[in-house]
Amino acid sequence: MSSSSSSSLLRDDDLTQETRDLISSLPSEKGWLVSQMYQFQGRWHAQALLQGLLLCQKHFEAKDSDIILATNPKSGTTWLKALVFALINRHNFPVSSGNHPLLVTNPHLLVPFLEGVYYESPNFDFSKLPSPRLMNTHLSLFSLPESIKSSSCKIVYCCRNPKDMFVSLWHFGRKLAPQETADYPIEKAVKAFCEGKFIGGPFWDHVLEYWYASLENPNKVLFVTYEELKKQPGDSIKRIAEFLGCGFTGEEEVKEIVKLCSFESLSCLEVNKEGNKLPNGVETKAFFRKGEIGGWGDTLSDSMAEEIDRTMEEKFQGSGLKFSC
Ligand code: PAP
Repeated sequence: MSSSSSSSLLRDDDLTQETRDLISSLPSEKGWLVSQMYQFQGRWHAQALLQGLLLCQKHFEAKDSDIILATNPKSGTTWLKALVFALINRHNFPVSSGNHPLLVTNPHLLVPFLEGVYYESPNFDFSKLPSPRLMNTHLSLFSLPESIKSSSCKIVYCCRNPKDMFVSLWHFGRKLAPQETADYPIEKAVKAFCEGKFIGGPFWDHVLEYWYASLENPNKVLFVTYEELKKQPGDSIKRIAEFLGCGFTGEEEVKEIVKLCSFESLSCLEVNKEGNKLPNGVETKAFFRKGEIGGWGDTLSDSMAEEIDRTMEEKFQGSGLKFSC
């Protein structure tokens, strides 16, 4: 991968020999956003995050009290991080106090990204995080470290409708790696997305694994959607709180958390405006674009939208999951 990208997560300068050896044996494809992606445990990965995945599988030890936020990229990660951080810390950091950490810190800096941290800072000491430890991942359920699956830790999964997710990633990727993505037509990217040969894909496998796990083991995995968070934020946050064993007593507190974590509040903060970057080089502003349901209409043509709809209908048939927008 070229080293001109603005994010260290898209570069390949720090790969270990072990990762290089593994990569050389994996199926690979030319891809959008990363010049080469590799198929491992059923998903397509960029090299850096593949190394993060391997280290995470090898070294991460989950505790029963851990909370893992799992998402496909661009499915509500930043928002979920803010909401759950505010929720579980509401006694230490009262939302109404006026000096909440979210007012001065981007959510990605408050909640570590497991495989990203394992790539960027392999010596990061996860045992030093305050309890309950709150972390996020884009890993598939299958690829999670064994201890996450076998412990009693909780997983909150957030899914977003695939057209908005694709469009969000499309714009994010173009901002992140303008040179690499400049000559890649969107029609080709939609086709690759629908074939599952897309960075992080296949979309449907990721969603369905967590969906079925949430049905089979509702105490372990909670499945929420970006759309329900948007339409009924209060009810959704109460559901998450109940699942995590920290239910609410006051409606006012719920309203305050919803307001603090809303797109309108977070995107206006100084810390999320132009010029602020995460340690991996990504601008914090890049995580706040439109924050809408159905915003895909300004980027996808009718035929592209139909191609995605057709694919998803087929892949999700019989699952009980439907995307209405
Ligand atoms: P990540 O997986 O790379 O961390 P993620 O936060 O899931 O990214 O995706 C960003 C999307 O969430 C953006 O969507 P858009 O491109 O369609 O606009 C961003 O605007 C949206 N987003 C970020 N924060 C919020 C929020 N507080 N409320 C609603 N949407 C949000």
